Amino acid sequence: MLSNASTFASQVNDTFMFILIVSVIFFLGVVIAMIYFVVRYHHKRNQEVANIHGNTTLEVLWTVIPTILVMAMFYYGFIGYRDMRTVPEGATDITATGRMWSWVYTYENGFQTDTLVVPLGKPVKVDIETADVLHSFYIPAFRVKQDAVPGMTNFVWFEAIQEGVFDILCTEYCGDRHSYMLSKVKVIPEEQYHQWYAATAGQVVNLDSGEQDDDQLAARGQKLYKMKGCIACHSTDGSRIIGPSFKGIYGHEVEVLVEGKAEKVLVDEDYIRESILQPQAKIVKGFEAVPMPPQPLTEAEIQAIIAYFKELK
Ligand code: HEC
Ligand SMILES: [Cu+2]
Repeated sequence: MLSNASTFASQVNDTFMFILIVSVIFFLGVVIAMIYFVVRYHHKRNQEVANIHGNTTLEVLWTVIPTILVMAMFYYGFIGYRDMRTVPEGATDITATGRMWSWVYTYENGFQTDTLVVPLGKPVKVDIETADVLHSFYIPAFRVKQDAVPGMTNFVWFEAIQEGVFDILCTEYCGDRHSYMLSKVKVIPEEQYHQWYAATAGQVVNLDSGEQDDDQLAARGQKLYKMKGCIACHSTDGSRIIGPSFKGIYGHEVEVLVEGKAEKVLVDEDYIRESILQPQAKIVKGFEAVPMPPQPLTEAEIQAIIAYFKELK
C-alpha cells in the first residue's frame, strides 16, 4: 500500500478519485449503450431505416454536462498545482543532486547524505539539480515529482505528516544503472531533526580542516564512494562493472590510452586526481567504449577517496 505521508497526499488522492469515478461512469454508460444499440437495432429487427433529426435537449445536455465535469477536473488540478508551487515561508532548504546513478542531498550547512532526512510536520523545500543527464526526483508517498534538468534548478516542497522511511525514485531513464537511483527519505520528529542537524555541522568542518587521521579520512572516502555514485561503475572486489575495479588500485601500474597511444602509468595521487576531474586525459585500456563522466569533487573529497584507495589492497 502506498502511504499518504504528506499534506499533498489526500488532495492528490481526491482529485485522482474524482477523475477515476467520472471516467468509470462514462465508460460504463458508453459501453452499455453501445451493446444495447447493437442488439436492439440489429438489422433483423429493423428492416426500415429511420431518418432521425436533431434533438436540442440532448445536444445541450451532452455539451453542458461534460463541460462542467472537465472544468471541475481543471479546478481540482489547478488548486493542487497552485499549492505545490507555493512554498511556505521558513521552509527547510535541501538540495538534491542527481548523477549517474545516485542522489546526493546537501543541507544548508554543506553536509551531504545519501538518504534525505527531513523533520516531521514542517515544510521542506528540495531544490533539484543534476550533475550530468536528465533525472527525475519522485517521492510516491508524498505525491511529489519533478525533473532534474542540466543547467536548471527545479524544486518540490512538501510537509511530511507521518514518521518513517519512504522510497525516493528516479523516474527518468538515465542509463543502464537507472534502477540504482533508489533512495530513501527519513522523516523524524522536529526536535530530533534539530539535534541531528546540529551534530552534522561538526562533520562538515572536519572534512576541510585537515585535522583527522588516515582512518577517519578513509572512512569518509568510503562514504563518498557510495554517495557520489562511484559505486555504480566501480567495484572494490575486483569485478568489472562499467569501469575498472578499485581493488588494489593504489600503487599499481595501469595501461592507459593517451590520445589513442598506449602507455603505462603508476596509480598515484596525481593520476587519481586527474582520473576524477578529467577522465578523458588517460583512458584505461579496455574501457574506451563507455567514457567516465567528470566527477566534480572538491580537493578534500579527492583526498578522502585517495585515503580510501590506499586501504583497498
Ligand atoms: C558512469 C560510470 C562511472 C562513474 C559514475 C564513475 N566512474 Fe570512474 N571510471 C569509469 C570508467 C568507464 C573508467 C575507465 C575509463 C577511463 O579511464 O576514463 C573509469 C576510471 C576511473 C579511474 C581510473 C581507474 C584505473 O584503474 O586506472 C578512477 C581513479 C576513477 N574512475 C574514479 C572514480 C571516482 C572516484 C568516481 C566517483 C566520484 C567515479 N570514478 C565514478 C566510469 C565511471
Ligand atoms: Cu536517474
